Amino acid sequence: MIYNEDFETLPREVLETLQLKRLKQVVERVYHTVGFYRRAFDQAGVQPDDITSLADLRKFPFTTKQDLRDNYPFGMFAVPMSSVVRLHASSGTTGRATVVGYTKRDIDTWSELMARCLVAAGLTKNDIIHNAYGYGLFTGGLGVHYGAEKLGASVIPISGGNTKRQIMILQDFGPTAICCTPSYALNLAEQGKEMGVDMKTLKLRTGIFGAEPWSEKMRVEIENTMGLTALNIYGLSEIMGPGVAMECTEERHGMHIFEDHFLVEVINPQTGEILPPGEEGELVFTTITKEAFPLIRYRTRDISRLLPAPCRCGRTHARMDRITGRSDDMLIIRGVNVFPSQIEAVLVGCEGVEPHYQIIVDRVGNLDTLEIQVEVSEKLFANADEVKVLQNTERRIIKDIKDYLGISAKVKLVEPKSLQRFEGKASRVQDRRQI
Ligand code: DLL
Repeated sequence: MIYNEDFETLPREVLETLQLKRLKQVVERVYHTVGFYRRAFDQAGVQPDDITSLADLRKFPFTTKQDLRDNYPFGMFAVPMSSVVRLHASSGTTGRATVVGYTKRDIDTWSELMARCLVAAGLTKNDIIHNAYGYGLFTGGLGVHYGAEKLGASVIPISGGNTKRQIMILQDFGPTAICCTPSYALNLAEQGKEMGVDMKTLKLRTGIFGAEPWSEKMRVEIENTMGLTALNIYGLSEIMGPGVAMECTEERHGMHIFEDHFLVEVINPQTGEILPPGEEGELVFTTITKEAFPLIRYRTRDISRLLPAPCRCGRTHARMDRITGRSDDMLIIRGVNVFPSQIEAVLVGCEGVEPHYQIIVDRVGNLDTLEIQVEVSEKLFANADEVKVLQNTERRIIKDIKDYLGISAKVKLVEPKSLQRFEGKASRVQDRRQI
């Protein structure tokens, strides 16, 4: 099933004509409304008029997360605040968060694209959707919510957490579809088992999972334990939120990118060179319809490849493969995006510890765990007879990590000079998760 047959099955030539028209408009607009783009284009010696074909986009400079941080919070907005009806932000309050804005029309577009995703997953207005993505600044909750309402389905805005209650609602309200991170799906299944609930007897038949990396192995595990069809959804706050790309039930191989709204390129993350379809590299998106927060050639740092072959489902939009990694050090821990530098910022602000630390991420059962080992200062160590002093330091770090990053960590204080030292690039993160 296809939600917007007219746009999702456009012949490629017609799609490209539409893309070019929209690209010209957006480049022209950002040049005149966003100081950052005017400077960046001038510096690169390009003008909006230089776009005469889609291939001309490559002459334009990339936009990076650092650019967004430099223009925090609203410096990249292309409309006055009076036209912005919604703000979201990606996690991380130390190191500046990325703030994104939407006009009324942006929200309508996003809702439509999310409705397309739900329909690609086989849902209709007769479905009841258990939406366990977090509501709030995170785009997952409200993004799916508006899409579900646009489709006319019934949405349960359960948000994240309170897992026992979620199991009760799954039993009592009988939702037919669930949206959450893949690790939370496994977590729910485990909790269900503990409560004596066989997830396979629930009415759920479809799961729409994303916001963090997962694998085919996890897909099989989720499908077997929950008795549903699991589909992959991709998105990022900067480009819109969930619903940038979505798998279809027909193929379940690769996610269709809504190319009437986003242009996609794959580049070599080291050189910036554009790679041919099929080759793995970093995804770069240009938004061609967004009003409040348009982005030109945004480097996502997500590694994937394009699968340009036509799809059985009839959609003509190119597909992207699963995300296989990142070209930076961002971690996604229990659905929260975390940069090691944010953890470092907390540690540096904490008296009694040294900036020598190790971050160990693991997955125990279905839950991501975060352990931070950090050296205490010689001075604190000398006073270490005072167990209380150490305990207080530990507690303070745990609290600060929770307050600033929103995640729970285990903190282990270790003796001065006991952690490995590095001669070249420090390697402070051990990601032991096997997903
Ligand atoms: O995670 C938006 C979203 C919500 C997508 C719900 C899907 C479902 P951010 O918090 O800005 O936005 O995080 C974006 O998450 O750059 C990827 O690294 C990662 N990511 C998102 N979807 C997938 C996926 C939302 N299906 C970052 N597979 C992105 C792997 C994913 N990684």
